[in-house]
Amino acid sequence: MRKALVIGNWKMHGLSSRNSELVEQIASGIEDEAFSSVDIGMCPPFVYLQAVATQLAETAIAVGAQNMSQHASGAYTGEVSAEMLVDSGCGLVILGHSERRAIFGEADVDVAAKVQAALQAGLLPVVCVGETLQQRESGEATAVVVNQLEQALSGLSADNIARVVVAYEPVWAIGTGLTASPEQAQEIHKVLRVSLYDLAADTADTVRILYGGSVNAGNAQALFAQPDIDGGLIGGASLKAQEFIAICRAAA
Ligand code: G2H
Repeated sequence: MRKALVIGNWKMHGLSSRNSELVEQIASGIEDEAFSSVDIGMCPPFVYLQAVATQLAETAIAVGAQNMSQHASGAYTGEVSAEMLVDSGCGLVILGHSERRAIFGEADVDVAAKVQAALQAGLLPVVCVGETLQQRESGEATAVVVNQLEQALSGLSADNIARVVVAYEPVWAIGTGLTASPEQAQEIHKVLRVSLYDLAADTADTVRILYGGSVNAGNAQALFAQPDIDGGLIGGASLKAQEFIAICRAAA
């Protein structure tokens, strides 16, 4: 009942000459296979959003940003607003990625404000949650991700919760080559689903929960076969056209 969603998070990779080739290869591969059962998105760095959006204008692939400001406008040097993202052709935005939290000090309260600003601008927020290795080893994984989810969605109506995508990305599996096993991932996805029920019983079932963390063409199918895994947030593998297409195929 939930349509699969696969999003490429390019992080801080790519320059314009290489980007257009990558986008072209992915777009034509996706078009050839006509994945009607999977939504697909691509999140390049800010400066390339407009160019990628223009290149993808005639396709069904959505463009998104990897972050945004919670503020609408003003004296916030270096920041980019939700409205600017929409104006640049974005349909979605990744929020609260663990790299934003760990490297740039983003707190749950910032993530919550960004989720509200994104929804207000009509963007689809992709809210990331995930535990560190230390938190997992000390048995706190469930409590950590539930707390992150509750804080990110605090104050939202059930209707707005239905307009959010959640991404579970265990920090220990990001860019490390380690992946949560499908069973480990499903266990947390199920916990997140139950939390969504607590927050918005009527709409929880429609919210897509993506898995992220070293997803590749070899492990995607087993992950996406889990009942509460509705697709993936793909980092490194989204920079390789054929591999990203294979991951989309695994979600279809
Ligand atoms: C997790 C993921 C994309 P990777 O950060 O958000 O990256 O697939 O490289 O682990």
